[in-house]
Amino acid sequence: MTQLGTIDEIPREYLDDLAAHNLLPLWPSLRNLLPFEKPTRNALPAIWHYDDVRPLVIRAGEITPIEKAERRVLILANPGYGSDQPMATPTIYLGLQLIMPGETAPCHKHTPCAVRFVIEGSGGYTLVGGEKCPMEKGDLILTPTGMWHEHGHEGDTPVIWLDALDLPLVHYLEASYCTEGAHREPGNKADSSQNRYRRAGLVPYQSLNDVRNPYPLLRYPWAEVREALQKLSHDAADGEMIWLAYVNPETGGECLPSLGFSAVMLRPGERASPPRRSASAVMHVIEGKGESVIDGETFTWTESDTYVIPTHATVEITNTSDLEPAFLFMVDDAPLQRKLGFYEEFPPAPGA
Ligand code: 1HN
Repeated sequence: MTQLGTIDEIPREYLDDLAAHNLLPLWPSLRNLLPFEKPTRNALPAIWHYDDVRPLVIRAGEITPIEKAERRVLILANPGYGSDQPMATPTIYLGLQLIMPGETAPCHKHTPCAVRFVIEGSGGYTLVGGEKCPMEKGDLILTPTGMWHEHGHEGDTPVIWLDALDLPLVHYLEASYCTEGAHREPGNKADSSQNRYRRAGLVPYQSLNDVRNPYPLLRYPWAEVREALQKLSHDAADGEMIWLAYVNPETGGECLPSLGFSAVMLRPGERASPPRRSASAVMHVIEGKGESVIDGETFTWTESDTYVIPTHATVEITNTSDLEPAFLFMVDDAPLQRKLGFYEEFPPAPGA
């Protein structure tokens, strides 16, 4: 392996001449840009315990009226980026959003894609493209790029959800912007896509002729995902991970272009070693307790905690209850990496 020259070995006046012409020598930074075997990573494995952050989310509601916030959100900032960057991973933005009874968050649309994953409270809703999507704990609601959306709350306790957006990516592309819109009455379109695409394997007949709607299904109710995971667990072999992907019911492919969503069930006492993956991911605990060892560091988790798995990290995940299953929701950037052609899974090392 050749030892590349460093910046210190380059004559100062030559560097000044280069700078005057907006030029840079590649060789001092080549190994950082293209390291051997494993990428340079800034994202750190990190966890946010819901018990710690919930009071701070509630406090945001006390100090900031919704009108002053537009979206009342605390961002989960990965310390690997210096704690002041709105990113959990290179591609994934995460925030905890609070909406209080009777509040509304105004209508807008933007270039980044967003999803909501409901953590607590009843009676919240999101209008996406005029469709009213109810929000109950564990529901996944898509807000694809360019679709108008606004939030409201008809219940009587705080509603808190996890926002995940491909904002770091779109911001890096210098393509992130939003447009304000007027409130749109939902009309008779309450939960319409959920009614039309209620069951895997069945699609509205006319969809076979129509130009495909790229986002036919907007809400994935947790009650149905949970049941599907449990049914799968009865069928799965020992050692097989109980892991379901949320997909577009028309194409069978990922529901959004950049980010992927999936749900994992760990049987009581189960320990799983998923393959090391090139994608970055975040895990959100829906139910249960356990621990995850990420690149050798142990994180203990319980309901509603959220943690980061950096690209190429090794992961071992354990349900520490011998009685109850654990359920986790995953967001990753595998769809983007697949499109770019370099998504990889690495089988565990022999004997590991
Ligand atoms: C956004 O539109 C929402 O609509 C939440 O609830 C968080 C963070 C950055 C940019 C847009 C929302 C957001 C966001």
